[in-house]
Amino acid sequence: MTDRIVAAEVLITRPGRNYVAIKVTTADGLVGWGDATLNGRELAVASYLRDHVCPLLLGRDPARIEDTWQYLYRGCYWRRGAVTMAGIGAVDLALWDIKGKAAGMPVYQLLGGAVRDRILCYTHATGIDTPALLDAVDEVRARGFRAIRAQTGVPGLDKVYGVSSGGAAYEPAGPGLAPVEEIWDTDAYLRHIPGALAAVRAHVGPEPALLHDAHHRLTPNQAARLGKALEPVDLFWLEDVTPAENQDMLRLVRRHTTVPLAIGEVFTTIWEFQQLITEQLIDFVRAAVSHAGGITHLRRIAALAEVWQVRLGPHGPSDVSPIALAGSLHLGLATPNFAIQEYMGYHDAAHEVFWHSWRYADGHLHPGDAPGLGIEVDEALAARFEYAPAYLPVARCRDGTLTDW
Ligand code: KDG
Ligand code: MG
Repeated sequence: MTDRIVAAEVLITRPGRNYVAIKVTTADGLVGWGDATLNGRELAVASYLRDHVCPLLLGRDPARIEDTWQYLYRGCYWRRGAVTMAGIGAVDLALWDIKGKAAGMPVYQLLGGAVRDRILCYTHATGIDTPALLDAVDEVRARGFRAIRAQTGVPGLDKVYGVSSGGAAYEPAGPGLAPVEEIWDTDAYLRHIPGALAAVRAHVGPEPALLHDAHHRLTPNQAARLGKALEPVDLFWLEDVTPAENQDMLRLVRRHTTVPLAIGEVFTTIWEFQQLITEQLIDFVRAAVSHAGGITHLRRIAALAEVWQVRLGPHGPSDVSPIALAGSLHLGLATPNFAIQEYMGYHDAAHEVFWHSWRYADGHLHPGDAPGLGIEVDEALAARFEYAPAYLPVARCRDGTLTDW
């Protein structure tokens, strides 16, 4: 039994990139942290929490996590949407953190205990051309990764999203008051990518898991063609082949290829996954624990997915903060159909602001055994990193038409 919530505050910081977090404090001094970062829409979630949710938390019993979730979701007329669900997710993570601290246990113990010893994770390898990609693959394998997302530049395109131009990892959002615009050419991409990924497979041999992200840029027919072309590469998954809204048309993709499909990093509720799971249109759920309503809600999505032999591979770019990664790892350690965690890595300053008990070793992550989520935030340091607007790029076709994410 813990005392009532006496404070709920929003923290905005930029240790290498923008992050938003909620801090919930109880009368007996327990503090819970939740990630509220929504890339490029950070201040919208901050306002949602600060202006509309934090006042509702004061005086509530922090132990009643499910009731608080229902109150914020079903009690609010305006349901769903990324801003709402990221806000609810942040509160949910903070309350699980408090519950764990009150019990003196890591959250994964409260979820039923570990079903595995460690969590397989994948990271990104990118290169402007195939030789640079192979070098990047060698580099991440030398760091122990056994699962690698491979992205490459496309001949004729100056820039391709998700491919760093130098050696360092790319940052998904670029600074400035408006997104940069990039030129995209799907035909050039489709001509290039099967050969590039085949070269990666030939380079690493049969064992390492290879993944690739199409970032929602294909029509269903193009996706089916790409899936077929990539079958010899033996991908762990092909991600986000079609635009997020176009769920029915995944039936067409499924009819033509057995390439495993991962979808849903922009989906935030079980209802957006209902058809995808119950029609077996996907193999992996990509939702992030922070964006999809927290541990309470992602656990439900996992339970539905388990019935249909669909597994979880949650979103984990640098814009899903170390707090959310902690939540994902606690859930992952305790969830049988959790397959893999994306782990892009963080700027050094982010590791300093968000101390975490989770650790990476040998291609795997573990949430650690500190009570709660295993997160401490250095608020004084966080205050030194001021928010600055930054946005994901937008893409236009060669004729100037805006195209899909
Ligand atoms: O904010 C979203 C971006 O981080 C996006 O690049 C992430 O596609 C993504 C991935 O798979 O990590
Ligand atoms: Mg993705």
